[in-house]
Amino acid sequence: MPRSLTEPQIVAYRRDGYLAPLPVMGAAEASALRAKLEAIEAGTGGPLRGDLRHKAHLLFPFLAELIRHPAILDPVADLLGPDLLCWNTNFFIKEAETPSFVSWHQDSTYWGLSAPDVCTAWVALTPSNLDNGAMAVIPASHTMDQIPHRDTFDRHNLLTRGQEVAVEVDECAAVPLILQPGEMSLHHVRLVHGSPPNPSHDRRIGFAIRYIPTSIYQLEGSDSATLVRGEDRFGHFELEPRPARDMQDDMLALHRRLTERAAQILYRGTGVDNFNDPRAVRG
Ligand SMILES: O=C(O)CCC(=O)C(=O)O
Repeated sequence: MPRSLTEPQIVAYRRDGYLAPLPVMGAAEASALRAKLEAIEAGTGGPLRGDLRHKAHLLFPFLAELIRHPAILDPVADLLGPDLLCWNTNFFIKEAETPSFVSWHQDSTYWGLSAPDVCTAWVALTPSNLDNGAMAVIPASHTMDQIPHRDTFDRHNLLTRGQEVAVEVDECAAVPLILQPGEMSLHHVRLVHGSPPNPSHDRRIGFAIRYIPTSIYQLEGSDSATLVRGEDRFGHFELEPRPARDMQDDMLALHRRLTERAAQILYRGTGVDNFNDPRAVRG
């Protein structure tokens, strides 16, 4: 029995590869999270860059709480089962009036995970709409196998390697996922998706949380994840602790070690081995 999604929603996710919009929190709560992020950015000297955009749930308690939010975990558990790891998190921030974009891609391309049972919860901390570069998806494209991609390393492309699908995408079929602050979309790791730049006068902020069942493993080396629900009976990942305070020294050191190791998997074969390498810094 699903806990949170309806049977038709589960059928729709399996058929189309996404669901949106789904409520997580009210607009006031989302705005408070945005204010926390922006207070951190004020203290770190500007928009989060480099490795701070990845696995930030290890550095900031408000994000450690967000990845465990029942309004996210209940629907994800309906899709992936009761034992859940948060494998990664990524901020997708498009500053106002900037060329940053996301090319059409499948998330699965460089992640190295053993099975495509991966669901992303993309949580909007601002509106995400046709005026500011909302994410769009190609429905049912997740039913294809892995598609070939080419790396562009375009510095305005927010993806790690600026990767894009190396086949024609039928853009007429694209569906934009319009979200209000505090809403989320869910998408499958093989779903083709992307997003255009943000010409509006405000930032567009999304926090992407990547969930996997505990049975999945990393094919490309050692990796880490956070147990967010249930039990880990497999032990495939180094389990991550929860931060008590913003940017604790020990968590900063752990975050550096784990993101460097993750970068070596994501950038394998390119010569880049950390998110602070100039070729890896995006925006
Ligand atoms: O934020 C975007 O526009 C794209 C996000 C994305 O590609 C993802 O969450 O996998």
